[in-house]
Amino acid sequence: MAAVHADKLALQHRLFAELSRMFGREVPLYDKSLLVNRVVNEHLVALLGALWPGFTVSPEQLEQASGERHGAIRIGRPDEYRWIARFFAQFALEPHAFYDMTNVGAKSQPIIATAFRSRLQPEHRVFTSLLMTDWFDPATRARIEAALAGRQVFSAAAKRLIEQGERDGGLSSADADALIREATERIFKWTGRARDHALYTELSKAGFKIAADIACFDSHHLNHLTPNTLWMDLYTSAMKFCLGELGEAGFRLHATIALGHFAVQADRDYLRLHFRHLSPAKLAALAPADLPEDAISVHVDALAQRLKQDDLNLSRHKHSGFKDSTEGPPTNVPVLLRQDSYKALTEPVVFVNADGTEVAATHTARFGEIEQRFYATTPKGRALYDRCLAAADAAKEQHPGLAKKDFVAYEKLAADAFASFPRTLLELVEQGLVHARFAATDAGRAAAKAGKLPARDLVALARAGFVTVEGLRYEDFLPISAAGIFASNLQQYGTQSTAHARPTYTQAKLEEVLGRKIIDPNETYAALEAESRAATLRELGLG
Ligand code: OOG
Ligand code: NI
Repeated sequence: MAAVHADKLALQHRLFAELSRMFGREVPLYDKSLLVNRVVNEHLVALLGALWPGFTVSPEQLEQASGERHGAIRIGRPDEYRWIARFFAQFALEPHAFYDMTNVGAKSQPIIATAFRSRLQPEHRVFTSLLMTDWFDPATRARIEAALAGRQVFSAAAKRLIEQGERDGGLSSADADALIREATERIFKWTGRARDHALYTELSKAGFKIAADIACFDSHHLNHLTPNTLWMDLYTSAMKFCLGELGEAGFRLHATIALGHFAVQADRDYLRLHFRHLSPAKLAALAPADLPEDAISVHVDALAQRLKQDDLNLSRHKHSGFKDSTEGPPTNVPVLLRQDSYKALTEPVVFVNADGTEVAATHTARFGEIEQRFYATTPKGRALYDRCLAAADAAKEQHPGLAKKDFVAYEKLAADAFASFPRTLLELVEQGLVHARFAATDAGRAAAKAGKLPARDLVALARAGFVTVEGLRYEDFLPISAAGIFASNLQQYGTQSTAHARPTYTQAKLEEVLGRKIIDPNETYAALEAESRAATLRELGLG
């Protein structure tokens, strides 16, 4: 009899739900941030109901729309990295894109990485870093490698389960549960214990905090587990308010601005992007309405009241504040992804030295990220993004501290740098800046049959209602954003190589570690677009 294997995608959801539970137990502030996100999202959904009469989502649908997670782990040894890849494969997570973090200017880190995710419509990801020990001088390298050599992150039982899954093409539900338990109780668990306090201190002092975070611990502890929000700027102002960084007047100002942008930008394409479980037909049937004049202030009032309640008084939790500014494009440029976070917490750690003595100390690495995902750029769109981002960064550098002093002026700086970026999906597609999926509408098919199509161009046909255009969502990461996140959380900018010759790293090198090819996500986006273009043109008799 053929063995019954659990569905790998269902297992993936189970894995991330369990990781989220684990992380919530480990980091109470993470659980609270999920609650803030839920409160914020409920208000946004209510506002969408006013903007788009008939738009509703059930609590379960909202949970699904904001239930995605991306984790981040940092690994020390190549053989551990290979095991992690084999572990993730049991949950239909494959390596996507190569990130060389040694090569991102002043914020570089001795890290190369890939992200494990499913190829199509992914919901969960893990950004997985590998520490490059040859970045360091021979003595430091030897100490890091010696510290890493003895650890066993994967138990014999976990390895057996992975091998069994590979051999049989899947795992039974019970075996998968056992493997998930290995994940939450060992592989990704934070134990509050570490090794070799002297090495930890030396590495940290020498500016190699990232190495200390990896080499002195016994597991691939989750560094963060990031949910997604329906509107970044509202979430960040809510969190800053709850953490005590923004007063009520400040919160009201930020929230009013954020909701003002939201009311303009939450068009049908926004709905399509953020509520993938809603059918295109249902979304197409919605007609927009004017917001009642006081709608925004009513929501800001209600939000302020809710966030002031005792259970969301996060200033009681020990924390290190919120990042000053959001990584990624400004709020009105719907490409790639926007990310922000509360900064890494200083957590107690007991170091056990080789001679058995213990040192009570602290470690600052785990933080609370949030993200919002937008359209995947084409190479041309990405080049434009990179240029605009560089201009925005240069402008911000000339006005240090502006985000805190004058938020409106700060927002304007970034917006100005991105002035040449189109704002709407159709314009973005028309200019070849983002990837999209096309489909003929009933009207399009009828017009084609009658020989009455007014154009051959798919965007022109979309404007006339003969074709639908769905922007493809960006499912990957941004090295410069990631570098900003590493830097702000390690409270440390990049580390210079101390090796005799500064090494360079290639995708092929990480593929060798993985024992397989890394998928190029740009090829997937481009292929999805090309197929839908060809199919739509064929269907309309134009191909
Ligand atoms: C990973 C940083 C990258 C992101 O969202 O860009 C990342 C790390 O801090 O280990 O997670
Ligand atoms: Ni992240």
